[in-house]
Amino acid sequence: MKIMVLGGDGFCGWPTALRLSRDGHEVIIIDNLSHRRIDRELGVESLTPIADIDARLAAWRRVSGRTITFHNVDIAQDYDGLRSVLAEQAPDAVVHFAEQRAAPYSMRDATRKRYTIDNNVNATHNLLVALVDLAVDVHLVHLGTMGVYGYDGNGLEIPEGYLDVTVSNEAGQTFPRSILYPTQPGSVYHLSKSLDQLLFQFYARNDGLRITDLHQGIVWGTQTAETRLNDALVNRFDYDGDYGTVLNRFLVQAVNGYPLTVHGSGGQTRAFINIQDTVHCVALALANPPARADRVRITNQLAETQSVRAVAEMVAGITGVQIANVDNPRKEAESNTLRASNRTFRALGLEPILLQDALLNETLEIVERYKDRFHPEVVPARSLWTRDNRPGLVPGLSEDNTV
Ligand code: NAD
Ligand code: USQ
Repeated sequence: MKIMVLGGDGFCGWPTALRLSRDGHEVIIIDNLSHRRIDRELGVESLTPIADIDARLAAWRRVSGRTITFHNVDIAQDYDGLRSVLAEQAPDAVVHFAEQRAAPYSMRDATRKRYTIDNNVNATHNLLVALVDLAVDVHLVHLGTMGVYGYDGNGLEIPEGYLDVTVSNEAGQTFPRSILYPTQPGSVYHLSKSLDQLLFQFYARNDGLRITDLHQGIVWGTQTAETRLNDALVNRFDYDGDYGTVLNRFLVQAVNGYPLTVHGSGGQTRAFINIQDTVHCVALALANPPARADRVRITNQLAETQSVRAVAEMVAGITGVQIANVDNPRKEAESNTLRASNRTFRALGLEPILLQDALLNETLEIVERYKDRFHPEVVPARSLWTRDNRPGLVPGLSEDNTV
């Protein structure tokens, strides 16, 4: 297939592009390199030294003999640019990763709230409009998030996107309905993904677009079979207070003797998936498109659920690092249960990598290798959900929170 990867310079998009190229697909990346720009804005850097996009693509050509092409287009702001690349390339499928994806960044201030909604909703809408405008039959695979459901199943297993309900009218007659699972986003970022869902529902119904929305959990790990092939192919690894996700942050903190910053009691339970399974699931989704005129196919993309406390204890158990219970900068439940179905991918053959598998050690090795690039001052989570929240500072660390 000819596959366009939007956001193909990012943490999930880059290894996905390589894997699809290695599988024999023709891959075209579109990215406006905004995550690299935001790194500069925040004064942070990936723990792993990521090569610039041209060097990355040249390394891939050398190592694999295959060519991935790149177009620098802001798909949220440059509709004509996006439309003309789509028209020229006529892809069979588009994988859409190109959104601002950090919940803390989206909650920083008015500017970042507005940027996140503008960027994410316009990116998705521009893409849908362009597909309709060009009248092309393309399978669109989008990366959504488990966070659109909220995290409290109340003991219920969160289904894959839809809830089968019965509604009744005044006369007591009952009618079955299948509705989008009620959305309960916990940040402006998660809200943007909830809005995406409605855009997909409309364009699938109105124009018969073939859409798969993957509600993914928190991704951990960094390398895949392809990114490991050469240093210039290394994947990015965020650990700062905005873009670093919990398990990867804990692994970096542990190797550098920085107490694990558990927000509050750590009873927050979340879904997790390793980056290698992210790549695998996207490949499975591409190989199994919905039919034209089907409703949006919503698939949960997770391996397991774990509480933040359990994750911290696992990392502390391996490394001996201390656990610190810090103020929670977020407005979120201190404790929740979470069960979510991953039946679709299991039925397609996914045997997910779990946290207790040896890969935690493999990630620790990469963190150890780039230890000299660790900057403790970027660790504390300082983006506050409300005026009543406090940053996640470890008590007893120096003013600038260095170890
Ligand atoms: P990332 O920030 O590393 O990658 C996103 C890429 O999209 C970046 O390279 C960025 O430059 C690009 N981009 C953003 N806006 C763009 C625009 N307007 N035009 C062109 N390019 C643009 O993030 P990631 O971790 O790779 O996440 C990718 C997708 O997966 C996101 O949509 C995210 O919501 C979803 N997701 C990520 C995780 C996770 O834990 N990382 C979990 C669940 C879902
Ligand atoms: N947390 C800590 N300590 C830390 C960092 C985080 O206790 O140092 C806690 C947070 O308070 C939260 C949980 O860990 O309760 C998860 O935080 P996170 O930053 O790992 O994940 P989140 O903000 O939910 O966002 C990430 C990705 C996002 C994706 C989402 C999937 O950045 O793109 O959509 O995971 S999900 O969480 O399933 O919605």
